[in-house]
Amino acid sequence: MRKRVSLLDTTLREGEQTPGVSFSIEQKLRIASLLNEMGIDAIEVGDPNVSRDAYAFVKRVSGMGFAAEIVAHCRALEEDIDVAASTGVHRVAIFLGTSQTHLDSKSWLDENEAMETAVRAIETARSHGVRVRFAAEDATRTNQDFLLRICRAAVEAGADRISIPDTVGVLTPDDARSLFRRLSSNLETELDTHNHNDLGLALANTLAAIEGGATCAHVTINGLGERSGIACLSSLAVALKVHYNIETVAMDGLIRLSRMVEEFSGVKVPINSPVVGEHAFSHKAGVHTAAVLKDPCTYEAFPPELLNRNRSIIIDKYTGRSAVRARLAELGITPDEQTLIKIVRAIKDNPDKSSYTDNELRDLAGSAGAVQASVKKIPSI
Ligand code: HCA
Ligand code: CU
Repeated sequence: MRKRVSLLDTTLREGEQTPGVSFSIEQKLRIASLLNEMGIDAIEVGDPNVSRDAYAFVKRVSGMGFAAEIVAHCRALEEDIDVAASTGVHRVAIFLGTSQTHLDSKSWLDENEAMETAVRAIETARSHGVRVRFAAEDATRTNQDFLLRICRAAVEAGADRISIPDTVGVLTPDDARSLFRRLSSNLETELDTHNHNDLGLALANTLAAIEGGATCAHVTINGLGERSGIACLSSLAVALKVHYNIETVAMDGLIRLSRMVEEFSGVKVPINSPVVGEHAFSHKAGVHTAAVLKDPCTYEAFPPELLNRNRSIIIDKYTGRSAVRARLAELGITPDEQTLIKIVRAIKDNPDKSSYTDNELRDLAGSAGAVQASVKKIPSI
């Protein structure tokens, strides 16, 4: 497994293709700035041909002197490429459907015509002096011999990066690994993996593609994108660190970034989302909480400190004595064993209550007879 993998964030292009999502220019600038600060390798900032505000943003962000490579996305059309290249981006990413379905139903080209179209488009972009990525849209449903041929032609025409998108999310991890093995041993180029999550396999396929030789992975914040989205930045960054010890972006910015995009996009992060979900480090059952209080490794895949987060102990009818003792100790309350049993019984006798605030726990401790002197109640507002 390679030790260096670059990440391209496409929240501002693929992510904005999420139904119902449209970012303002100011919001896009804040997202791009934070990504850049966190050390992301590349930011795909949109297709400037889509609208006037898309053009204005691409132009503005290109002039900001970011360390991250700024990438514009566009179709394999000369006029679109001219516009994209005129914005000052470092790279233009040109996409063209290569599967039989896309050739038959979208572009009405045969394989040779598609090769010619790709080559001409890449040469046009190169003539503007920008770097070029060629994306063989629907690559994973493309005849593999044709895929290799069109990718070779793209590299010869001047693309130094080829993207192999799993446009409708149909790969399995095994397929992803062997496809990238074959491509990386036959092509002298950087290889991008871009995995849609239609079957919930985007993250697994991305890791397998990297194992097979992909050198760059595409992600979005909170996994936004068309339909079920693509691989999620925070999950991939953490999985690469935990499983392969590969460093990508600064982890301590991931939560801020996720919350920012949650707010700007209006798409809520589910509470049980990996890494950034509210409950990613919450423990509930008595058996779990008692063990975690002694040794967090018992029920955690990685420590919350990696992300500057805290673990939390949920108090409800599942709770055991050690969890309640620990939560009360945090509040400065240290009941004797009999009182503690009374408090736990009161909690279990109220099975419909799903969590307790600090003040509710103080009240409960007080009425069970815990030492009032140490029960400091914070006035509720
Ligand atoms: C799309 C195109 C794309 C392109 C990916 C890439 C895909 O369907 O809108 O440029 O690498 O998934 O094929 O997002
Ligand atoms: Cu996509």
